[in-house]
Amino acid sequence: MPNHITRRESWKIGLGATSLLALRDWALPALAEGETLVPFTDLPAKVEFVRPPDRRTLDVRRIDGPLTPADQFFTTQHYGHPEIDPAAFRLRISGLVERPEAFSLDELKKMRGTELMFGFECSGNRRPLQGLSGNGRWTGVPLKAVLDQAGVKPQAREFVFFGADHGEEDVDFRGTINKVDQQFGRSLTREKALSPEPLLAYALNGAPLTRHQGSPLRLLVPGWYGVAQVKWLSEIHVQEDPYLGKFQARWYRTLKSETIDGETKWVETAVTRMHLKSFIARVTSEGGQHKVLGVVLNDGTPIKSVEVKVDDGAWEPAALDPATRAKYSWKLFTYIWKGATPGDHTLVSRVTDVTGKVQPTEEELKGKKTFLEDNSQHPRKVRIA
Ligand SMILES: Nc1nc2c(c(=O)[nH]1)N[C@H]1C(S)=C(S)[C@@H](COP(=O)(O)O)O[C@H]1N2
Ligand SMILES: [Mo]
Repeated sequence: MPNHITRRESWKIGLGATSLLALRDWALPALAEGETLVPFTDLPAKVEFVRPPDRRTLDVRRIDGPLTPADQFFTTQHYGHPEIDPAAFRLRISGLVERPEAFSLDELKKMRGTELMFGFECSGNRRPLQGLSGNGRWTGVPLKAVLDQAGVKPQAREFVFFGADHGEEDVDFRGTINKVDQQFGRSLTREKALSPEPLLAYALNGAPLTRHQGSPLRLLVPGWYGVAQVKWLSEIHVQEDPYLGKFQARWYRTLKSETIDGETKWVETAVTRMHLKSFIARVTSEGGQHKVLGVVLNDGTPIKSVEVKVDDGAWEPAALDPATRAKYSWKLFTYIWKGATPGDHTLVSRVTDVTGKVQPTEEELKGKKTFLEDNSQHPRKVRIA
């Protein structure tokens, strides 16, 4: 019932009576008794959390626990949601393997399974919504176990993961456009593909993957941005040469200037590991006291601290939620904001990891020309009544 979902999730934020009602409607289950939501004044007047037919953004103000429910998990993709019959499904392993194989879902489920707490964001996730992010408890079989069964040949260098989804693309070669039907594909190096962590997942939060989440099988590369998490996985092709498909070699690139020894250079990099990021998800008030809830995402490097700053005040420590301690889980943090005065305020968070890396300011990221991988500190504006 798409209309129902749209009405429930794409409510308006404003001062009208209807909007306030809608706001209270969803806010109640996530909030403790007596708590009310302090609206962000930096959000656009109208927010579309569901963009038919196939996009959904998490309303981060609704976060009420470590796991994102499957029906709220963001969803985005390039060629729509293919529908695959799990009974007829086969995962093909082709190319440089000793025994080309086709695994049914049952065969994969019979292999030794494992669970992974893993939160990720789309590399395009950014202010003001930050809603292309979520955290899940995933179940699946280690990619390495499946590849070992097929027997990877010594000359294999590049592992290409194809989704069942495809579409027509213009491939430009020196001004000549070729129209080709292309599958969604992403690749990993041999070292990464045969490392213990990547997972072939068939369940999210204990239930089979939904169609939005890549049913019946998806790749998960813990610590990496969303684009690596190939949904509707249908084939793993093992080859020697680099894979240069559109979503590998062209669309998921970052261009930035770097100054080394006073000399400015332009650098292009691939989108891989998530950059260190935090954002404030909501502010609530209860009996004159205010609470800030936020999210940390990164590549799994342990976190040293998260801090919150109000207006021109000092950075103050926030507390990390112990329920989100797992290496690749997103981390939730809370900060008790004492003595909030009526009027407009700006709140911002920043995270530091144990290697000393600090989340950059927007100013520090200004050499980045492309919009992906925006992990800048995100000042949020609120008005205290
Ligand atoms: N097969 C396939 N997998 C895909 C994509 C796609 O277009 N096709 N999009 C990727 C991108 S860009 C992101 S951000 C994530 C989103 O995953 P989600 O919809 O489960 O949140 O899926 C990734 N996996
Ligand atoms: Mo993405």
